[in-house]
Amino acid sequence: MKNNTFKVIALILTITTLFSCKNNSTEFTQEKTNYVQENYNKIETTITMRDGAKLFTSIYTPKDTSKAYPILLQRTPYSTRPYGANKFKTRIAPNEHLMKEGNIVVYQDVRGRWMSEGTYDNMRAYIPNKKDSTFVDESSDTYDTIDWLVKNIENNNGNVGTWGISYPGFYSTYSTIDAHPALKAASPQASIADFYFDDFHHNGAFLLSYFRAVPLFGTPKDTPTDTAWYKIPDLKTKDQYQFFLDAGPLSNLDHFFEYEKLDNPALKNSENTSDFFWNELKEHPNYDEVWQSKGLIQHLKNVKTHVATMVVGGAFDAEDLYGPLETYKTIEKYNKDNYNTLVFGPWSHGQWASTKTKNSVGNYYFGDSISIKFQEQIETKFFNHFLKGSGNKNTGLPEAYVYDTGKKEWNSYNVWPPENSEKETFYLSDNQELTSKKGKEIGIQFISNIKKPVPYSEDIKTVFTPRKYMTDDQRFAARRSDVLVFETDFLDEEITISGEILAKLQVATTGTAADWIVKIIDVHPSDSKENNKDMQNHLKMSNYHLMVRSEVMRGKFRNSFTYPEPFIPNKKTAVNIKLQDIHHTFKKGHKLQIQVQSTWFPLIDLNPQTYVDNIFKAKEEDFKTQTHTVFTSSAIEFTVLK
Ligand code: PG9
Repeated sequence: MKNNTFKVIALILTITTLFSCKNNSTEFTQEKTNYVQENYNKIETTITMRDGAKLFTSIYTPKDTSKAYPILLQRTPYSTRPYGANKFKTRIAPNEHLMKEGNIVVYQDVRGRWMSEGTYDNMRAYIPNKKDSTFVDESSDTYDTIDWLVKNIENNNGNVGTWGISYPGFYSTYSTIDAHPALKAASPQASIADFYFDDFHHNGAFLLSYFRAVPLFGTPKDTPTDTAWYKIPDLKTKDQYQFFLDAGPLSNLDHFFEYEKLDNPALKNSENTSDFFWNELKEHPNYDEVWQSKGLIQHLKNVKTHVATMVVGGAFDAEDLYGPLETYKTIEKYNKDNYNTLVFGPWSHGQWASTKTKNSVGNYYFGDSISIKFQEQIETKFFNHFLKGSGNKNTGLPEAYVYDTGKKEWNSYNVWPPENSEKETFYLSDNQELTSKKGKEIGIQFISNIKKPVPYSEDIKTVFTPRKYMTDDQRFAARRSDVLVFETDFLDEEITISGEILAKLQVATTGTAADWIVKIIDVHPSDSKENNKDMQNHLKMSNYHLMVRSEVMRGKFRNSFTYPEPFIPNKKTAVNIKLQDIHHTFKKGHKLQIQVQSTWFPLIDLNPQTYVDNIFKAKEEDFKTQTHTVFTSSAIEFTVLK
């Protein structure tokens, strides 16, 4: 080997050695610093509810006892770990500012989860008239918890705030119902409001893409435990599209949800080892009393005025869009004297809690420090005002702080949707155009082949729950014959769509059942330079078909989510689909595009396209390829900013 080569190798070895030594010395001399451990004490205890159930509660109190602090409470099904009085979270409170300012921060395992006693119930139904102390729900558990905290935690200033993202957001919303008088602020964030319209279902379609999440919520347990008692199914492939296509009818997947008692350390007494949530999903395909009773929105008509609310959501949240938007709108509608605000930013699920500088959702980049500024300038200000400050309505924060995901800028409104917005209707036309003029009606047909359903994403990836697809490029779909495309010309002036969207389809099918999916797409010009280095290699923003909103309607539920109906073959039928709010400017030179399709796999399960009472129990022979028709009398109603 040449002399020089030796020198190069020697140099590399030297550098490597130095580096590793340096590394070791860092490990050896500096313990990993944990701000929380250095500045907070931790107490672990159980709080006894009115029915005697003991809920495990982890309490962080500032070491500085020179002043009183409010209590920030998060109730969660996802554990309060790390367990052990001498093990500390590395980050507490809604954000680092609130952590470093000093607050009493409390985490609680909700009833029946992790180290808490009791029986868990997904989205436990609220009980309006509790006859005695045996009648409990998440409202009474929160009330009892807050009552104990303000009476027993030293140095608290008597004010309590709740917050949480997603399921913890559901519990924060719940805290506002029959709220304890000490509750002064609640921030439900990406809060689940109804499992029939959030997460596991969208308008009656089951989100098959949530399949792997089922055991998290349905594995039985009857004993407190500090270790996970559920197992996330391993599909043993990255190609979930093929896996679920090969699996066939949903009943072929039941075996994933029959558990071995021996594998479950938290199941000591009961003999029932099947997944109770999978059984609930299977036995209740319609929006029946079980789902209706669990919905939270119906109970938000009498929120006490001492509870200020700040609802937070992400425009590209794949999990909970219905929840935060309906929560904000319902509190706004029925509680006129309350302080209730909305923050709706360019985020995926919970992304506003990130401390990463760069803010992108999938391939689409919005800018830097958007989450960081929200935490500093909005979230911290909200809690401090109501828990440490005057608590009046003059927070200096906007009623609705909403990000325009097209212009990439924040806008503030004193009402949402904005006052200066009007409904505008666009019509589908036979030459695949989207126009403001209603043309002659014709039917455009496509074959909906259940052996080759439209993928919801080009990615070959098995997910825990879907996320990235919300801003994915939709060219792959636009080029399929079973996806109908309708688009404007290149816009000669920008149009801002703000608020919800209503797709009013006129359709027909040769079958007796069908799903209908509508996607709203911002087509970027071919000379777009908005590329960013996080984009997937095969993509550039040139002609990028950015999906800005999408929704499905399982056709049998078109007139009622509770009483489904078949289609009459070949009969033109109205199917209306509400798409959740957007705030997006379609810039000059872009196109506004609509895609209409009938499969979206495996985001949602396959519709047999012949009517069956319960798709979870459909048989192989029920699944049939059909020919669908979309009539150009269909229309899309937008809320347009004037
Ligand atoms: N809404 C989220 C979720 C619920 C159920 C299953 C999977 C995810 C969440 O709580 O994060």
